[in-house]
Amino acid sequence: MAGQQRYLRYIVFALVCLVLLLFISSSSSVPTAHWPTSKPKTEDVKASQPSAAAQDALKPATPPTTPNPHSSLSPATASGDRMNATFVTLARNEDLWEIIKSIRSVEDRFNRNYNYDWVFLNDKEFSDEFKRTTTAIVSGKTKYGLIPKEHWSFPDFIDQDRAAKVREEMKEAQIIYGDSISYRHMCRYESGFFFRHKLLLDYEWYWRVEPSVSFHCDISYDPFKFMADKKKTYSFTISLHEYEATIPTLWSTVKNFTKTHPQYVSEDNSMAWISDDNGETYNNCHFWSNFEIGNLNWLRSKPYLDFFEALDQAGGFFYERWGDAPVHSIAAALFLKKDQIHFFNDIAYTHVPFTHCPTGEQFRLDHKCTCQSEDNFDWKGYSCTDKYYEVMDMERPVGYEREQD
Ligand SMILES: Nc1nc2c(ncn2[C@@H]2O[C@H](COP(=O)(O)OP(=O)(O)O)[C@@H](O)[C@H]2O)c(=O)[nH]1
Ligand SMILES: [Mg+2]
Repeated sequence: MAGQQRYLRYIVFALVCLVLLLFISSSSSVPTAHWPTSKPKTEDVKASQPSAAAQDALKPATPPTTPNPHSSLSPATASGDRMNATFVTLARNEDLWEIIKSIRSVEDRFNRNYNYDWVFLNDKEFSDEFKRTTTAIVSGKTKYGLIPKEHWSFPDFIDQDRAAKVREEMKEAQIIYGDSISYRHMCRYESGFFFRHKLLLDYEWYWRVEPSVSFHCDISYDPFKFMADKKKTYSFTISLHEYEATIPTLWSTVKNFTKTHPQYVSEDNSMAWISDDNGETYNNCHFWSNFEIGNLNWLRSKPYLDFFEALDQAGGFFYERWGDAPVHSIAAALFLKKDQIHFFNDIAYTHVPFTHCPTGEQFRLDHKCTCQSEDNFDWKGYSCTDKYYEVMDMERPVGYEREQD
């Protein structure tokens, strides 16, 4: 009996010890490793993580200087509502290393804090190299779309001989891209089709980015959200005069359209910006569409689609060399209200050979800009931005006169 009691005492003692041990280990102050919650973008990131103890062993004796708790490092993802928006790039596989530079610039100045998606479109299949290189550098999701043949070919009503003759003549006249078929398909596609690509149907807002462009100042707010909040539809950074020889009959075609569709012309439009004689002639002013932040639903609306259809039927994308810049610009100037168009003065931008660099040194210092005042094209004679200020009744920035020549 005494033996049995001792045996029971041993069991009770062992149980108490076990409970104590469990308690001590669960309240241990050894921290668990804390990893960023963002999703890994590539397989490589999935490599097994070192244990907390192993990490402690790697800690240097003196505390590192980064991260610096007193610096104003941006958070991994900026707060605030996210817009239903994407970057969009039309490119060829051979544009890879030039678009990579553009993306790096967009990411460094803006998107690394916002992680918006990026849609790439091409008339040929993107190569694996193009896909993996761009995916590695874009902070948001990347999507790759093949352009349907019918959006990148001659419509059957185009007279091929006439189109070929024009290309020959434009070549003789040394008109830039005058003899190019692909450039014409590109301009027609950007004018009337990109916003209808299946990959873009999911989005409301787009920001167009081309190869070889750069952004020179920090963009520390969300321009998509700005557009939505301020009820803007179309925006630009650079404006200039179009090369007349590429669009001889564009304006008469526009006038035919507005005569038959007067209901599409907005009351408070920007006609004064694109015509110096109240609509009689076009002064060739246009927004440079290699940069655009705009509303896709507007481009998909009946007025815009009817407009594009009328221009397309007139054949000027092939019988002349109409660019998507004057097409978008004329539509924006006539069918939108003045206050639906926005000049992004604070988005410093270069597409060779022109730069928009915000006037005013303090702005450039505050936004860590890498462009200089003398680069700014806004106030030069060939720009239409001065006229835009006039028509919109905006006050020109202090010091603009010094940048005029
Ligand atoms: N997929 C594809 N993209 C093109 C083609 N031609 C031009 N692009 C793209 O269309 C945009 C405008 O072309 P770009 O050469 O920059 O013309 P520029 O800015 O007017 O001199 C850029 O995003 C180009 O990558 C083409 O034949 N195929
Ligand atoms: Mg370009």
